[in-house]
Amino acid sequence: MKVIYVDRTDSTNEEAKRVPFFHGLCIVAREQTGGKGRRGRRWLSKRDKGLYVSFILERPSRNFGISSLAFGYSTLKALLRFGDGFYLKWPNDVYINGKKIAGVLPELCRDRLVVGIGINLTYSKEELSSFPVPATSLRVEGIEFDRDELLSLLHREVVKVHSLLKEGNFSIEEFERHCPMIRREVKVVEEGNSYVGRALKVDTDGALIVKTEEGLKKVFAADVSVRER
Ligand code: BT5
Repeated sequence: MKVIYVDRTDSTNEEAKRVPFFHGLCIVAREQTGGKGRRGRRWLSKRDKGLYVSFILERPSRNFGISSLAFGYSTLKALLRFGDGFYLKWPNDVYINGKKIAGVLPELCRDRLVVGIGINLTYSKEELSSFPVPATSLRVEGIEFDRDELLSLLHREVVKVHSLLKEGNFSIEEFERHCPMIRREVKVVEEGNSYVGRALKVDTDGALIVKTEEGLKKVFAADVSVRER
């Protein structure tokens, strides 16, 4: 495993777009000043409080649509080696106990696929209380970990899933198995539009299929949450 460690950067995804291509290379930062989420959102990245890593991978000729799901799944698999209770939230989050602990941001750039992964490691409850969404860290969940071991497990899972994607063999059913929102009542918030329905399944192109009063909807980019009764 080849790793470039940087002290501080705007975003490890941006760093990964700037360096020469090398399949499997990962960039790790202690701190990000402009950590990115999806659609222009931010990823809070305080110094040494999280793992901020981006993997440089061969650009797949197909299946980019399911890469958020697929690499969310890799992140889940790596975390499950340290403890139980982690699950996936469509399309790209890892949760535990109803709180977000990790997020994934895949981006295509020229010759490469950059997969950025952020995992909250040592934030305290107080620090997390100011986050815009219910969030947690491995420390708060009482899960012991070793940073280097986590990185190397993550690397292994990311490279494995990348090969599956390339061959068209990533199993959507495996994703669904770890995604408890499937078959539950959900609220979907799309740009300027929100509705409720039942999440039926994830389609082969990565879209979430939701059954609403007006019929089936295919959800590509939205925030979806389970409706608690
Ligand atoms: C994500 O976006 O969850 C993708 C996060 C990817 C971060 C990694 S870190 C290494 C690499 N370099 C980068 O610049 N990015 C990647 P999204 O689903 O859009 O979620 C973003 C939302 O999560 C924000 O709008 C907040 O509500 C919330 N959030 C921000 N920081 C958080 C954190 N540290 N923990 C939990 N939730 C957070």
